[in-house]
Amino acid sequence: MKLERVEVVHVAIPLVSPFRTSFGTMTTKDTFLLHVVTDTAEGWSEFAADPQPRYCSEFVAGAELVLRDFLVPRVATLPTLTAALVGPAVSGIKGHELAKAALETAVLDAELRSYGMPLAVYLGAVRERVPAGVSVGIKDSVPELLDDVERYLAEGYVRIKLKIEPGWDVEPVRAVRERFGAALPLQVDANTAYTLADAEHLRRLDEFGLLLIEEPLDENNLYGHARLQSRIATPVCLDESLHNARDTAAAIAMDACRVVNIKPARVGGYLEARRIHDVARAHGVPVWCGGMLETGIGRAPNLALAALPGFTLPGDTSASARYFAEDITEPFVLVDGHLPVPRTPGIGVEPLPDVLRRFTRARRDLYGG
Ligand code: OSB
Ligand code: MG
Repeated sequence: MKLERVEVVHVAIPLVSPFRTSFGTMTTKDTFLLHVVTDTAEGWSEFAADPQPRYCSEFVAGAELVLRDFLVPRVATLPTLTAALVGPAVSGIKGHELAKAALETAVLDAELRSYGMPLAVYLGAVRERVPAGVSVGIKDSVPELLDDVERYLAEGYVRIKLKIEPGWDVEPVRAVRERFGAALPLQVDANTAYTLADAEHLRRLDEFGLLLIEEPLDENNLYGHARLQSRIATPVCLDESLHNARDTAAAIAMDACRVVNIKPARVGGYLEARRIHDVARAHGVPVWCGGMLETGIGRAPNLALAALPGFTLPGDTSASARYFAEDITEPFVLVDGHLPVPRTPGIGVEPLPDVLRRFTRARRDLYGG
């Protein structure tokens, strides 16, 4: 392929309810879609981070500049463009995995459309539908939390993840266990809100039989997570700390995590995400697919990835209605606790033009056009 045009489409889509984590509250999905046009096909992707660098160091305005000035120029000069060549072409630019992932994914979408191949087939998927978990934000009160969990379970979600932070951990977990029973698959996500000095406190979660505790300590503190794991029974799962297959292998080897949250955006794209899957699987470590409150454009490729054989735990790949009154693609609908893996070429979805227009804040060409 030859790259002809790259465009960013900034969108702002209201969430159905505010989503509160230990690092802040989101009320709108505010990001950009990346649209690439090649000589053979077009592709779409979604930048996964937010306008502010609170989950990770990347943010919307910075990513657009990095793409425009450093990433897209390196890809535009390739004699032939394929998704597998994007990573090597941009490897001289440090970091910026989420921006790199957006570029690689849009190119991959275009490439697979030119072959007529669905992403799930390309990645090696073994399932046609994937079980859906749901990530439940921090609430003002326990009764409010129980109402939300009850509603999600009634809708069919098969696993609940509670966001926690100091002051909102043992009590909400105990309340959910008491109300919904010991058999409910339940896990928690701290988004780096604790320190190793909290180890004894976090050990109090052991009695609740959680599937895992996600990213309790600082990002990239593998040593600390290993120390914590030696003191608690709940399996530690890493999210923010894992940026590629190599550091995932290191984290597993040092027992800094016993479960891996794979977010393709955080690791530079679907090719590295598959390598992480392969490394974890070779070690017998379960993986699951994380989410970033994506629109359908970001969700569709995550569903393809989650259909790989090592994804033995339900992911944060929830239905469109969990996030938005109106998604910018055909909505993903929960059926019997599962979401379908897209089976048409590329990522398998496209923005609905009328809906996209209504949610668009700005469009800019980064290349060509
Ligand atoms: O840590 O997994 C996280 C959302 C935004 C940023 C970070 C995280 C999350 C979620 C929601 O937990 C997952 C989803 O439903 O998309
Ligand atoms: Mg997380």
